[in-house]
Amino acid sequence: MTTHAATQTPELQAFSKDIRSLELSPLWERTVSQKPGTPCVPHHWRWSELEPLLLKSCELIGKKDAERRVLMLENPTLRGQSFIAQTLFTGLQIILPGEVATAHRHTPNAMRFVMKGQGAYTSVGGERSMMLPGDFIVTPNWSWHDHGNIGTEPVIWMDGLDSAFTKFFGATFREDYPTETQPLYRAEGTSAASYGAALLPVDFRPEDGPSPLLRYPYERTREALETLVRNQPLHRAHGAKLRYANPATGKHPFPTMAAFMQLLPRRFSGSAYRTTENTVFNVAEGSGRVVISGQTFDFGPHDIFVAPSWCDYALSAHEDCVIFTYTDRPAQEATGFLREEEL
Ligand code: 1HN
Repeated sequence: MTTHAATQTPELQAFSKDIRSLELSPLWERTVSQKPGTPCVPHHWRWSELEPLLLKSCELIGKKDAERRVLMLENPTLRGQSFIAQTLFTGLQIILPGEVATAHRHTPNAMRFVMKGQGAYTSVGGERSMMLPGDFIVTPNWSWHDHGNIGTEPVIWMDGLDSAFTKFFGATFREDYPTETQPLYRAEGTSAASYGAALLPVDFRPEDGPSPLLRYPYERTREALETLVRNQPLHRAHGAKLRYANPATGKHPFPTMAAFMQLLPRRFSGSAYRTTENTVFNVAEGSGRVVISGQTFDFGPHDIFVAPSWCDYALSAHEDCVIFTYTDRPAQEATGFLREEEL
């Protein structure tokens, strides 16, 4: 609300001053106007800079120094606050061959988007899944999870969490599992067989909540997008874009966060778009350009960039680009706050 300034009489000035000692403040003197957007700014992190730093962190931070070796991507306006935008956490995690990231659970929901390397697994709620580049992996809130690398090369993935929400609500809880790793009581692939084949267990009754499907393999996502690019018109702004769905409900994989994958064919030049969603982009394949609020970023594979709420952006592709994104869309849909616009 932009209120017109009240006439500042000496009595009114004294009144405004006096009430401060009672932790009260006059709305009629408030200067912040009510409009979309946040103080956060667009930003681009280059893989060419990120990867050497992640590898270097492995020399400096040993297995016992940290339970997770994670570099947090912070919005330049949120230094020291752990968030890439007001509602989202983004980290890059690296795990070396033979290492284990010990079992714990917490109220924030987490997703992993695998960027590089093979041989790592994550165990979630008693089931292990291998993590392959391009896979989207779900860690529902309060589920026990541990990771390990049983391969021969470092593995790097992006962690996306809704910890800004639990912080906002004062509802952040965490617990360590009593042992380093959790016991596995479901065979690998059980979640995929139960929920990942457009089939559901016969006695299953859908309930709202995080997705029971733990791993969305890149191979299938990529193939679906390829088929759509070949066979149907592209969206002016988004090219071919699909959202990851909770197969039990058709809704988003988390109550707070949505995730998407889009394919922009070579020479695609997208129109501008804006949304109140805060959006984190992770380039799975290809190179191109994005202009966010007038700032131009030339991106390549594994680069990450952020478009905070209501910043307009336009994507274009120099070569075939596959881009993963996640946003706070479900929270804004549930509250009725979401707005979006093609420009
Ligand atoms: C966490 O538990 C993981 O399990 C990664 O790998 C990043 C950032 C904040 C809080 C918990 C993980 C995290 C995290």
